[in-house]
Amino acid sequence: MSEARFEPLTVETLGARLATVAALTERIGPDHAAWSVREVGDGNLNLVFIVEGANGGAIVKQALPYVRLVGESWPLPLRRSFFEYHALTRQAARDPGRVPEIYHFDEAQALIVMEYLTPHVILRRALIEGQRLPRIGRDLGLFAARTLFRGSDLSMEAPARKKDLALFAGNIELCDITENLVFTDPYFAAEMNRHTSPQLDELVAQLRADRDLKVEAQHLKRLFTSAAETLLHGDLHTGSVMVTMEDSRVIDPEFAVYGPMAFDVGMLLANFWMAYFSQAGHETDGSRDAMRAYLLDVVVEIWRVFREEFTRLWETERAGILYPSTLYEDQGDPLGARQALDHMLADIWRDMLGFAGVEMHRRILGLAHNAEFETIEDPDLRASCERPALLLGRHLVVNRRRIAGLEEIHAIARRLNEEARP
Ligand code: SR1
Ligand code: MG
Repeated sequence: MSEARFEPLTVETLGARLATVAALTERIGPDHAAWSVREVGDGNLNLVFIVEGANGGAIVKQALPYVRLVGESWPLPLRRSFFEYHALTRQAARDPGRVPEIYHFDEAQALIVMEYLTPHVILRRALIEGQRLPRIGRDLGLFAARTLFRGSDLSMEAPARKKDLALFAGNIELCDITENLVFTDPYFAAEMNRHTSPQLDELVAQLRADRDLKVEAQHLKRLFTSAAETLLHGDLHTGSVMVTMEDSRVIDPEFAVYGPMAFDVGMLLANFWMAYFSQAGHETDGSRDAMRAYLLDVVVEIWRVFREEFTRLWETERAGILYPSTLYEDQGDPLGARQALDHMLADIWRDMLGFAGVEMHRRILGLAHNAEFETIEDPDLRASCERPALLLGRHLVVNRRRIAGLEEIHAIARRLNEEARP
């Protein structure tokens, strides 16, 4: 199949076209006519099929040569599937068991056959339903610390690190999407932007006229484009995590690129904060107070676990180019290494807040919105949930250098949330 010209799969053609792929026949059953195939992709870019048969199931994910959300008018290279494949292999090595297992990769057809995660659901959907997953804070904190530390100059040897930097530098178009959609488009009337209107018009105009905000957003963009510190997931939001009560898996790293340490964590926390502000829009089945408290607790846990694990790795695996132990521990100066770590964590904290702020803005003002807000049908109610998220986002971007801790942010979040209620 890989020699053939690229052709998108359909529910009807998948069985016959992949009938000779051993990774599938071995797992699903030899007779492709007996496979059941469903297309379940609800993301912005790709086709995703669940293929099941007598022996089991698998996921077939195929890139399309355009942005699915927009259509063929926005071409997008198939090679994003190559970057996703390579990112998944690295994440699997750096945090074993946290990403789906890959069974097969076909570069020409831009498709990855991987583990069918069941009965997992998308974390974002679970949070909208009000589910409180007990493991995500710990699992996601560990995933972030391990992948970010182990993909960086703190851990990798120079040749492998330089090679990966060059490899992922080829993910130009997806990087370009992030650069525009996250850091620039929300701050002017870009063509594909949309927001809840007219309810948010006044606030949107204020944000787009806010010089301090626009300057800081571009400082953050400069960091994103120039600080190639580690291999990022690149799109680590709650739609990129699949969960059960016992398991969490991170999926979809097609936006992987070398970038700043703080980017993934910032995106992740932003999505929990947006989930927090969206709760009022999902209170039809009773109060969501406990859910709100849970979401802020998850943020605290992710950040705590991230710091603890990053610190553990710093102390036990710091064998890369940076901050060599020859300068510190080997000289009887472990405090020197600790000082360097503290500086680095302080930098990550500050930048993480900024990235979280722009992520909150782009999901409310830009092209790609979040289901937790989008599923609130009443536009007045939706706007009353989005407004405090926009305000907190602005605070994080502009004041990130002066914010001491999560307690301070959560006090502001609670107050903004109260003020937004009619
Ligand atoms: C055009 S793609 C829009 C967004 O969808 C993806 O999930 C990324 O978040 C991207 O920014
Ligand atoms: Mg995705």
